[in-house]
Amino acid sequence: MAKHTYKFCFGPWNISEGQDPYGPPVRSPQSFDWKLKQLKRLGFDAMMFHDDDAVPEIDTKSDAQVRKEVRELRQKLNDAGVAAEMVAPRLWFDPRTIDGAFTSNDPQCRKYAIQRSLRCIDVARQLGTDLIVLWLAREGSYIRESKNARQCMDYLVEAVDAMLAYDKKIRISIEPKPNEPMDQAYLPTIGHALALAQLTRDPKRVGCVMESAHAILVGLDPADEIDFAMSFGKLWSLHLNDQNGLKFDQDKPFGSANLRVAFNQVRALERNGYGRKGEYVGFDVHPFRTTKVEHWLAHLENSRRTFLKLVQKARTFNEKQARTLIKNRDYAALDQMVIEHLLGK
Ligand code: XUL
Ligand code: MN
Repeated sequence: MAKHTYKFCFGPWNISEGQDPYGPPVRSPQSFDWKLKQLKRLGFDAMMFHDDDAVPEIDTKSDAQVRKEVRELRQKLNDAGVAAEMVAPRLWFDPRTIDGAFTSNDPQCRKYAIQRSLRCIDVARQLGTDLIVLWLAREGSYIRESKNARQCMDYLVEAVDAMLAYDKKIRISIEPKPNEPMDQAYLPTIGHALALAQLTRDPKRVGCVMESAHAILVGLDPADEIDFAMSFGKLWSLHLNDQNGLKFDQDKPFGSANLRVAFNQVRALERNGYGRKGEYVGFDVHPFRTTKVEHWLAHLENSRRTFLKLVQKARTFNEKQARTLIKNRDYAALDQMVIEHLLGK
């Protein structure tokens, strides 16, 4: 089969200002137009959006106003030759999502979360994408007894069903993450996301996004998560990055913490033909807080560069030799072969 080329995307939030829970921003925010220009200049193909990246302060605006702003944004994207990859409802900022969005104990708050998600669908459709990403930031607990997890599964299904019924064309990609901001999230892994999909009214329209850091945070190998999702035909988007063990969500450049884990993710994508149905490779990476303004885009440029180099590594890996070693159960030699392949000449 002919080798295919990959298409890349990132979101406006990936050109971030360096704030963390212990300190304020260290770089002044840039305009959306500047970010779009940089995305294009770096050779990326699409942009990812939260609903309020597309329409700032969306909750305060009328439907007509939202439509007008999205129309203008679509024009900008068209002019730049950049696609909108997905739109995700930001369900973790508003006071009504303090105790969870879809799984809040307050019915009025749950209603808000669903309404906001339906509006997000309108934004996505108008931007020309059928892909909705759900990162379920606050669906979980700090205090387990504060919520009924069994009941919360029903709430999640109810919310996804409402979205699927609202628009017969959209696909929903759930982005699992085990913790942060919650102590325990309800959908921590790809397996949980795909299992929940089966409970919805149209399971074939509910898939997932795999984020490397999130998989590492739950103690799994992201390459296995890719293979698992792709054996269901349900990996519809990707947030590649890196993570040094069980710490805060680091969103490091792809390959920064563990090159071999990155290599295995690329190998998994290659063997499954990721991208052949138009899926994009997204980098959900952030600049280090220490980053100077003049180096502000390096994490994006470097992640793409590392990815492409690893594609070459995957394509030049001596599969025949590997098969022989596997046949002989000489895994020590296989281990060393991988190391030397990655080290190069
Ligand atoms: C959070 C995260 C989000 C989602 C989009 O950890 O990864 O940026 O990717 O809502
Ligand atoms: Mn992400």
